[in-house]
Amino acid sequence: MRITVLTLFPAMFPAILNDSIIKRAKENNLVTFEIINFRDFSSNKHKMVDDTPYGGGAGMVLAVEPIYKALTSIEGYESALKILLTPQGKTYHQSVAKELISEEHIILICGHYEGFDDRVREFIDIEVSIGDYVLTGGEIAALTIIDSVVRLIPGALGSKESYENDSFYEDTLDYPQYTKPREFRGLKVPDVLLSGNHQEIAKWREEMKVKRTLERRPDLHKKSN
Ligand code: 6GU
Repeated sequence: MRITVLTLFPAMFPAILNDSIIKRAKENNLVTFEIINFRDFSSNKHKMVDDTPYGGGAGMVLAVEPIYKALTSIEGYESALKILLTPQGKTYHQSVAKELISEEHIILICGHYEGFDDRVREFIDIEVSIGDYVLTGGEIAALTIIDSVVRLIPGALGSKESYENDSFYEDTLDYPQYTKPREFRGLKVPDVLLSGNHQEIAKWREEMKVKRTLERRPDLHKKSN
């Protein structure tokens, strides 16, 4: 999979992309990244990428031209899935992450300031938001999408880290987990987990998944039944 990011803040990416599972996926050639600063595509001598809004009002609006130029400079951009990150987009879910792994190439376009010149919308395929709150820019949303997609690429996780038990994998939350010690400040690990009875353990985990989902996310429970 190939992931291209258009951003004005490329320095926000390396810490996340060069660590942990994403780093390993890169090293194993499961994913490649290109981070492009679309400021480099400004034809303005001051390298400006935004301007005051037509019609007046506060703040600055990202201009369409540098984004268009950056986008069309990407090799093979025509066939890539072009995703605009904006709080006005469709809310991101695990189901979208699962769909995105079948794409060969995705382009994530991060905005900033008061928003994009609306004509940017003519050159993209989908708009995505990661939830109903306001971020300063699309970078954290792009990293959220990258992280959630890369871990689903076959081979990205070691067998021990399989995602099939993850919360949301089947529209349920995960079961509770414990590790040593058996008792901490009077808090005990459930007996069944120490029983060695794998069938009983699997049954308990399945029950706990349902219980947790019902208690915490009844909306999810409805969706999966
Ligand atoms: Cl994708 N961008 C911004 N700026 N804010 C957001 C968002 C995206 N998703 C939720 N809030």
